[in-house]
Amino acid sequence: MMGSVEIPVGLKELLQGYTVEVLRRRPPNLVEFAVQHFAHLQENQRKQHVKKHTIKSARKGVSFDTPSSKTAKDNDEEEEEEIFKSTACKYSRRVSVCAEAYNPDDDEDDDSEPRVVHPKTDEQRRRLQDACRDILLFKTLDQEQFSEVLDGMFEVLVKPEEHIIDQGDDGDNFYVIEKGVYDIFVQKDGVSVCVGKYDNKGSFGELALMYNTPRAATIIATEEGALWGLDRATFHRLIVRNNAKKRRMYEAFIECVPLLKCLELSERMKIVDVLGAKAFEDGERIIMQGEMADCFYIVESGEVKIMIKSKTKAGQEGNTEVEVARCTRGQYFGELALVTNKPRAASVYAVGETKCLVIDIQAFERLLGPCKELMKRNISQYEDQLVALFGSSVDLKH
Ligand code: 1OR
Ligand code: 1OR
Repeated sequence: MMGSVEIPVGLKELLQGYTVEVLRRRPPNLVEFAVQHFAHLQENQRKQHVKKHTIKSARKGVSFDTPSSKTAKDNDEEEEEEIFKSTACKYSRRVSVCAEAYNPDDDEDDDSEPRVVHPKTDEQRRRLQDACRDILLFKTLDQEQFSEVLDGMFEVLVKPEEHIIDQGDDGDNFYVIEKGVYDIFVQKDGVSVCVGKYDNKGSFGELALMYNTPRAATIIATEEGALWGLDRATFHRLIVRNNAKKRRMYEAFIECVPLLKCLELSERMKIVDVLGAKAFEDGERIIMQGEMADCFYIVESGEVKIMIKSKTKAGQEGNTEVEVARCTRGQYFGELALVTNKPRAASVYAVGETKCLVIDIQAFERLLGPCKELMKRNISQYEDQLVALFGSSVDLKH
């Protein structure tokens, strides 16, 4: 029998990282792949070391700005991205150390840290993939980053009444819902008010990790449920850093969306941080009339048509749909059901290949309050059109 052998710190994670890459990529030659994998790891460590020194000496004369302004820090990251692109090889991953809202005292998400991998059974991975399929925050990650997110997630089983998050606490994990209903409570004038709920889908707990703020709400399970957690450091390394890229990608577009003109720049950027992008094929249904609503859309490219089921003479819904409007780049749809708390009033289809930016209902409530008046004014115009088309008097807002 072997005596007590001390296992060097990091060995387990190092081998796990290699194993995960092998399982994911299934290389034909394991030895050759190991050489590439570890050589690349070493190269990353070396670059990380150089970069850290550069940043630490630069910090002396630099003040760190808020996430909303694009400055030298962002340019730094652009440079890093260029470095990354030019040195990237088939098995590479990002080595950037300049992050969105980068805190100079906080090196917890250093890329030289071993990757967090929580091994999963095939069945767990399948359930995890299902739960993560529609998570907006993951929609702008590339495949490699998404895979790392999945590796880093761990299962959390919850009991009825369990507090998953308490308002005011420090943020530890981000959560994706696999199943269960979760109430959202926010303190208003010292009283805890239920402001919404998550019903068997969605995610929460991103704000404290993104902006380094105390938890903004309390989340309580109302029944037995299952969540997938992602630790703060991995969330920072993969999601928060990706936000810098997202802001660059969408900043100019978001500035031109008429609806969002009433917001401050920093508020618009917070929308960018949490939005997802979805692509639709020609004719694909984006919204179905009569369904419950959980998100809001802005057309980024292409076009959508709004179709309403025509009414029969008896005033009942018929089967044929009538086109009532179209939306193109910069226009929005899907606000009506969120504002009125009613089912979707129309179906929406892509006309040609179409890309939309998507915002979930919680972010809509949290960030689009100042735009609601404008939306309501536009909804009044729908009502006029509805009367003209179907000849009945309606009040869509109530
Ligand atoms: P967090 O890390 O701050 C609590 O931890 C989480 O609750 C938060 O991230 C969000 O993911 C989620 N305002 C703030 N946070 C909310 C809200 C919310 N809803 C869900 N979360 N509002 C409710 C919107 C329906 C605004 C209340 C005024
Ligand atoms: P929603 O959440 O109800 C369908 O999902 C969306 O279609 C709706 O939000 C609006 O954003 C969008 N009547 C109802 N919904 C409309 C209309 C509309 N136009 C766009 N939507 N009318 C057309 C007005 C030009 C009136 C119908 C006769």
